[in-house]
Amino acid sequence: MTVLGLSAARRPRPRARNAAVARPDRARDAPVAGLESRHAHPRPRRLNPEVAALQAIGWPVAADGLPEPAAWREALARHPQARPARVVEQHRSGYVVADGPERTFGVESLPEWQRPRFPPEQRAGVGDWVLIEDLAHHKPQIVALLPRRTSIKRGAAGEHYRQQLIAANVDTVFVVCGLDLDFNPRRIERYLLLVRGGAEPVVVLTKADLAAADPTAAPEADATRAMLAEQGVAVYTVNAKDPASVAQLAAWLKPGRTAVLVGSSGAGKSTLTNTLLGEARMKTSAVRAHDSRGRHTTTYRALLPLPSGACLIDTPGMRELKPTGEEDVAENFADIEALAVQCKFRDCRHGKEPGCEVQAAMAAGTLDPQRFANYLKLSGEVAGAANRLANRRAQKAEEKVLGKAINKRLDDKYGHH
Ligand SMILES: Nc1nc2c(ncn2[C@@H]2O[C@H](COP(=O)(O)OP(=O)(O)OP(=O)(O)O)[C@@H](O)[C@H]2O)c(=O)[nH]1
Ligand SMILES: [Mg+2]
Ligand SMILES: [Zn+2]
Repeated sequence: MTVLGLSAARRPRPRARNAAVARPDRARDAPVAGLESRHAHPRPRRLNPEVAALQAIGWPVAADGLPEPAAWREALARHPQARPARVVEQHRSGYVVADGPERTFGVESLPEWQRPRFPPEQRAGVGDWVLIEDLAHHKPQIVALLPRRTSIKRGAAGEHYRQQLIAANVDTVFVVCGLDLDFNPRRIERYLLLVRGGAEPVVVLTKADLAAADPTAAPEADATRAMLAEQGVAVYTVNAKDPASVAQLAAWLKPGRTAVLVGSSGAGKSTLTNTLLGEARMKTSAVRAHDSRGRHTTTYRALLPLPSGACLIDTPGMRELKPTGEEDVAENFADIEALAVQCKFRDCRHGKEPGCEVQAAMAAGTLDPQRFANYLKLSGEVAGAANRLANRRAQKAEEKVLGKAINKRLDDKYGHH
């Protein structure tokens, strides 16, 4: 077996599909030869070119050339004909994956993902690693989804409880918010609550150049920076168009790391992406003059390798960001939770009760009443979503038991089928 489970001779070379993920500083075709046998070289000093190409788009390799997570090793062993690739674009019609910088191609999804009732968050999304098999005269086919190291999710709109993946296997989430008329600290709090699925949240306040010209645009900016500092969340104030200013984010964009940009339309996510790339790949467009709202310019999520060696995922501005019910409100509002435990009554609702420390803090000006109101609102939403999630899980478990019982009855009657 070769390191990636496929011999060099059998491996067809996919052609680069589009230039959107191209890296001008890399050779178009890395040599395929040089795949080393795991048994002959248990600890290769130098990574073979295939692994190195994967590593350049975030593949976590251990010293033996195999992926770090044990579950990924097992998946590779289960699919000896398959090789890994990373989802870089997701469209309604299918996926675009990459097996190295500048090496993107279309693949067919797993047939079961196309079933209408298949949970959408369990299908591959941008940032996911999948195993693909090359088929003669056909597009390669996804055969497995590798377990996610981290996942950023939200509750999907609609009547039934569903989750939606925003990005997978990211190390950093940049919550982007413009210092213009659309600046909203409550929205930042909502994003921070939702995006902590194992990744580190970092707030990026864009349009610093505009804020300097018009100090009335975002009067709460200083209070927001203080609030974030208190929570231990890193915050940067940048001009997204200026490479020198954006260089502040370099520490989060080291080789092999993956970051995702989230935030409302017009915040400057694609502008940041282009500046970090060093060229205008993503389309951007001006915001509305009277309220600085964006025009939903970006329409699909895209993973782009950066010259720094990191990967960046640009996303479309989200109209609605609903909790999944798995969020930790206490972690995000530790200041309020710390006050609440000091209230005179254990079951204090922080309304008109005597001896309420939360009310006292608001009266003293140390707690922003709008932050408290947002805490109540988000707590309610998380509790509601958690209820719907529990109901869905119970229903699924019931369906499973019922399915097993039916199968057993059929087996008893007709023998094992
Ligand atoms: N002056 C200035 N303009 C900025 C800055 N960041 C973004 N803009 C402008 O804001 C507008 C919207 O930026 P985009 O990058 O398209 O916003 P987006 O977050 O990608 O928006 P969607 O794709 O719609 O979600 C563009 O006209 C940008 O030039 C900044 O730091 N300073
Ligand atoms: Mg955009
Ligand atoms: Zn209280």
